[in-house]
Amino acid sequence: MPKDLNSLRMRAERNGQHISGAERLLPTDDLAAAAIDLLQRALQHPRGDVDRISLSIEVVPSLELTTGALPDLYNNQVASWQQGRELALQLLESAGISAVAGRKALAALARGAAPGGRSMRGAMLIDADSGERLERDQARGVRVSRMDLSAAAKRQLRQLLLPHSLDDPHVIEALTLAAKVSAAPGIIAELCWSDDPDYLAGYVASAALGYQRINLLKPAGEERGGRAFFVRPSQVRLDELISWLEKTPLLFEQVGRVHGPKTYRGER
Ligand code: WAQ
Ligand code: MG
Repeated sequence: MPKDLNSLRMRAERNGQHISGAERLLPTDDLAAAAIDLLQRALQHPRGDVDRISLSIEVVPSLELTTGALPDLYNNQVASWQQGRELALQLLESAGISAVAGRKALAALARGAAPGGRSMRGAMLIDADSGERLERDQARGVRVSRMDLSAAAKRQLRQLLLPHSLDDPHVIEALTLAAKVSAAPGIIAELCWSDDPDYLAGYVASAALGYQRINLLKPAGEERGGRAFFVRPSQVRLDELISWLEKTPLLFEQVGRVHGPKTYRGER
């Protein structure tokens, strides 16, 4: 009988604005160390000091747990963030997202998708054809939770990433999140770049394309980042999808391959 796991979540803010968040799914024996790790992250965040930190822990019964495999990672290299966004748009189109919807998502992330031009706490939901935003709360968005790598899978992944100079918590966590999002019933693709001012990479992901990492998607110093999940509202019940993303526990026990680097030269 497998043991129960725990959903550990961290959220940190300053003046009511979201600064940092994280989610883990792990055995009770590893909980204390992981909680301290997330607390330190909140206290030393590159987006500055915070005045409120929440840590929450909930047991996830092993009976509810499903397991899965991470997607392959493709390491795309561009020379500028403008080229990076051009490549992101092409990848989204090849995943079946209309050019209009892809452009609207890029523009929303670039201007700050939350009210006041800030970063959201979670992700936008975007109609893959019209580009219309569908999430109920444009500050919170949809926050994916209850996913992680098994300890063995994390060790294997770090070994695979190391020779590509990609052994970094941003990569590991984004790959894990994207794996859950790509597996979600009704999600067609995802677009993401970081909100950390010193972390300029992002990705486009889908079940068919895998995790298409792009080394530059924004200029240095930029704090506006975020995520867009593309859906076709006629083909999915949004409340069910959101609850699946937030609640279904998913542990990745198998890793994918790491491909590249591949240089994209673009049109400018
Ligand atoms: N669910 C939904 N949206 C989230 C979540 C979540 N659990 N966590 C973060 N976001 C949204 C939120 O709007 C953040 O502002 C934004 O994503 C960026 O979050 O291969 O570091 O944690 O080198 O800053 C991608 C590239 C890095 C990694 C992404 O995201 C690589 C990153 P961050
Ligand atoms: Mg961040």
